[in-house]
Amino acid sequence: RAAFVWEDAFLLEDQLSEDERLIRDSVRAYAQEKLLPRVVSAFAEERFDREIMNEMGELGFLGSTIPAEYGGAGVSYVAYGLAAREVERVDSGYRSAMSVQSSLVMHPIHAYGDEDQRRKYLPKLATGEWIGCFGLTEPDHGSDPGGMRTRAAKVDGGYILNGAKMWITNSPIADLAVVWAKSDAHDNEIKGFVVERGFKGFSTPKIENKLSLRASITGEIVLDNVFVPAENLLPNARGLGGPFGCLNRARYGISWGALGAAEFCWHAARQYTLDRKQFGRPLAQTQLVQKKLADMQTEISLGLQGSLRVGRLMDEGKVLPEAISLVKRNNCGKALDIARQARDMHGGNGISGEFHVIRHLLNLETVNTYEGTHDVHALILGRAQTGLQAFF
Ligand code: TGC
Ligand code: FAD
Repeated sequence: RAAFVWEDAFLLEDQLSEDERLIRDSVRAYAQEKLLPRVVSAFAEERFDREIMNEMGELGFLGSTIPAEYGGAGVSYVAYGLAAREVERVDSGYRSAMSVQSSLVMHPIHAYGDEDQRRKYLPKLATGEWIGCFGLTEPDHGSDPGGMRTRAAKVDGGYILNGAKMWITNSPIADLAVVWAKSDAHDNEIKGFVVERGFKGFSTPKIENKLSLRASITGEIVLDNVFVPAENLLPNARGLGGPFGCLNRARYGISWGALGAAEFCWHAARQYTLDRKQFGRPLAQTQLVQKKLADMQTEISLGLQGSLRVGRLMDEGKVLPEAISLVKRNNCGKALDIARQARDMHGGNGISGEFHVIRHLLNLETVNTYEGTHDVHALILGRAQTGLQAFF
């Protein structure tokens, strides 16, 4: 019989097209050669290297699903997911930078913007010359963004924005922000605005001392009577469906990314327990360790099949948000459990940055929380199958 491929139990490799494999391989090579050597010091020093955005842009990883006429690479959602998996195999913070720019900044400008906005912003975002951020969460409204207090008041020639956003990836270094605010000129409906760095009253203080996702920069957005010209309103976004349309794509990418981090932890735990001997034999030759490795292999193999299926549905235009909630929730939760087990299996070495597993574990705490917490996605799925709203 054919040999069992322990790291690819369901032969996912055979389910990918030649193009998808090529893209995956090029992202893997970049991530391993350029990102991995930086990450230990970046995490220790709480540092995001700005040039990573230019490097990713040069290789076509930013806004990769956007058509080439706007600077994107026009690749499939499956290819986008595979890229997220490879980048997050190194660090969730680097995948964060890629997903925010792609799904949360370029996607809304492409999907909800007019032609002038697309031509003005997308090519520079695709190369990484400009960095964007996405402001939805507020200090008092995280899981319930519908309660947001940021407001846009109509004035001659544009809008005046007031409010504050919290926990915003890349905001301190962003050249522009896609900001979501309730607009009095649109019956209080949530609308999206492109706020540029130079607009008076716009500031982005950095959030210091995160103990998770330290290789990613996070900040606030403060909007103090910021005048935003009318041409910076995204005309085709309406209500919460606007930001959620972006979140669907980012959550899908995270479902792959989290498993990339989990795969790193699984492979590291396998190798470590093969190499490390206690009581005269490899740790991997004990029943408890083999059960843990089997659990990791099972969850990762099943999770990857789920993400691949959701990606194919996205590419066919048939996906529904609940299916995305399912894979985001499952894969993040499972990845977090796997990282924790892997940390334990490394013994004392497991807490050292040099072995990477504790960094993944700490990062995955954020990944399990942002873009809808594990429990909020349970409520989305619970509502979808019972018809009963349990948020409040
Ligand atoms: P609800 O009544 O459910 O919906 C309101 C309107 O929104 C529409 N909608 C969606 N549309 C498209 N896709 C989705 N996934 C959608 N979910 C909802 C819905 O159809 C409705 O439209 P309409 O036209 O009928 O008004 O709204 P709710 O207020 O009850 O919402 C509850 C809940 C829990 C579903 C939602 O608020 C939620 O998902 N909360 C989690 C918040 C969240 O995910 N925040 C993410 C912030 S961004 C971020 O974390 C980036 S991290 C980036 C990184 O570094 O990688
Ligand atoms: P809360 O909503 O206060 O939730 C706290 C706890 O209560 C959670 O366990 C939650 O599951 C639970 N809970 C909430 N509601 C219910 C309920 N109805 N029933 C039962 N339990 C409930 N946001 C952006 O807009 N843009 C970004 O770029 C961005 N980047 C981020 C980067 C980082 C590093 C972090 C940590 C967050 C980022 N976020 C961003 C914010 C993120 O999306 C929110 O943190 C997340 O949505 C949760 O909101 P919250 O922190 O206010 O928690």
